[in-house]
Amino acid sequence: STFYERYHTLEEIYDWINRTAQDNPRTVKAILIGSSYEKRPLYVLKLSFNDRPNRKAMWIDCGIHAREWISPAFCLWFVHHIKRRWWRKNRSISKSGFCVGVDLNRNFDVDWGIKGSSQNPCEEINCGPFPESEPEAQAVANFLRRHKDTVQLYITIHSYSQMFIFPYSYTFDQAENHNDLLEMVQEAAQRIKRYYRNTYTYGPGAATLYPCSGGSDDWAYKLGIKYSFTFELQDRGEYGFLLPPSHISGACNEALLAVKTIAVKVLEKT
Ligand code: 0X9
Ligand code: ZN
Repeated sequence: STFYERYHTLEEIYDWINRTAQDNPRTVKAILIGSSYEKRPLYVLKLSFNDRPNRKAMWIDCGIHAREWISPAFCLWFVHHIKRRWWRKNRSISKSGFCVGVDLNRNFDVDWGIKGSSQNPCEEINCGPFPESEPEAQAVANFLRRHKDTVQLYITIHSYSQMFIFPYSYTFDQAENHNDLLEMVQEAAQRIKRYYRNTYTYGPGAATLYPCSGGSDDWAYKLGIKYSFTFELQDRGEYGFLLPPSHISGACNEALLAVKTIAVKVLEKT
């Protein structure tokens, strides 16, 4: 049986609360709201998945009646389940078997495992046991290696924050064609502003977003694909990862305009 299919002691539940909060710093917070009659801490686990202000909340408590063991078991189950819906990584099972998933955008062979990534399989930004350890990253890397002489432009699509990122993310050094790359994303952002009245920011990854190694954009760049970009599509946090279907066409039309703008510019350069 898994951890969630068993009953746990209070000590185990405290450990689980701490670990869950530590491993998910952006989405899970443990808030101490008081203590029991016998002076044991009472925690709220606050789950939130975007930074929209004034968002609505739901409260669940478990274990008000001590002998009803299934009740706290449900709270653990619920948190586990809700986290899975917000999954980021792939599904590979770590050696210890305890935690699942490697962040594929930390698994590429470029300064692997150094910055903005973690060797801990329980973390969201786990880089895996070695570069290209994951079949998904390996498949992409193999294909691009085979076709690196024909592929001139690499674009990887993510969300959210409305950003155009280019190398490098693994170092603050400037890419050799920094000015070309900057000009391309600047033009894309300007046109989106003009046509769709929407704002995209842009720049080299380390300085614009965060330093981070093992990403596919830097890897593709170093493979020789000199025009390499990460697009972070809509929105800027209002809905976050849960972009409503009514926003799909807007988000895609903007991205399309950016792809066209950049592709035309790459053709001019090559
Ligand atoms: O951290 C990431 O992998 C990307 N942001 S996201 O919020 N979609 O997870 C940014 C990737 C930028 N490029 C590199 N870090 N190499
Ligand atoms: Zn992403």
